[in-house]
Amino acid sequence: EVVQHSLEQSLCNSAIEYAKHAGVLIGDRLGNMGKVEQKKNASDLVTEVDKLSEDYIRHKIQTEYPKHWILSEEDCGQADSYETFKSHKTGYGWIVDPIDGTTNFIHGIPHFAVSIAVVKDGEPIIGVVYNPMTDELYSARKSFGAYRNGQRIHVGDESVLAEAVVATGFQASDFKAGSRVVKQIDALAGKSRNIRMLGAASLDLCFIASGRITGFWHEGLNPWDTAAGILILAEAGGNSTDKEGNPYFLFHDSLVASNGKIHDEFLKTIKP
Ligand code: 2AM
Ligand code: CA
Ligand code: CA
Ligand code: CA
Repeated sequence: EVVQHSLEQSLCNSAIEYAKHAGVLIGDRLGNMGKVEQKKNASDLVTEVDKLSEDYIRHKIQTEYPKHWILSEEDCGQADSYETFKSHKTGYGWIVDPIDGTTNFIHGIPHFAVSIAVVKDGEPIIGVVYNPMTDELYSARKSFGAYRNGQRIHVGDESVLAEAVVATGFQASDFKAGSRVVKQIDALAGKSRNIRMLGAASLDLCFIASGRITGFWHEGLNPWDTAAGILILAEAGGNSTDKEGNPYFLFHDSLVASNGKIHDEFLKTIKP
């Protein structure tokens, strides 16, 4: 018990150290990001800096925790991430997004983050999300609460959608008349206070966790976008489900997250 406690505390300290140092590497390459490559389409991009951040974090984990598995976006997160995850489901593993919000990074919008989670037997137990531009570091350890720069954070107490600012994100190609996300925005437009698209899913979850926004929904996310943020949100008193209202699991195709208090009304309003 005591041994496990100190292991998990040191995992948490390591995740914070890696996220902060990766943030420094990224900050050093602002405006000098090197080649920008397309992955699946013209809005799915990766820079040399994503890879630099990822290589650094992977190297640190492999050196300091050689028995732990790693799932990270630019390395092996392409086709068979679910198989990777399933085959390593037990024991400790790390889920890493070296830059969440790459489009913001490329355009110089200071809203992106390094996201690092440690998963044990399939569940996140450590979550760290660091925005190097604002120097805001969100962290959580399961059952020990959520923090921003060392201060405890909690979700907001909005109890109705009418008081809620909610955020979303989607692939550029989904934003057309009649698409599901456009219908959802239409349904929310009159009912919520307003809608945002901030461009970094991990930070959206941290913004709910700290009461800046009240809800977030997104389809087609991957575990590296959400693993750290959902733990931080849960530890701050929030809730995350799929669009049917089932508890969110890292490979669910949809995520609906909130402060908990507006969750049912939020789910009902965006129901397809
Ligand atoms: P990324 O910057 O790491 O790719 C933007 O809505 C959010 O969705 C970001 O967190 C972004 O993560 C994520 N996302 C996932 N798949 C994406 C895609 N194909 N194109 C753009 N953003 C994507
Ligand atoms: Ca990406
Ligand atoms: Ca991401
Ligand atoms: Ca990324």
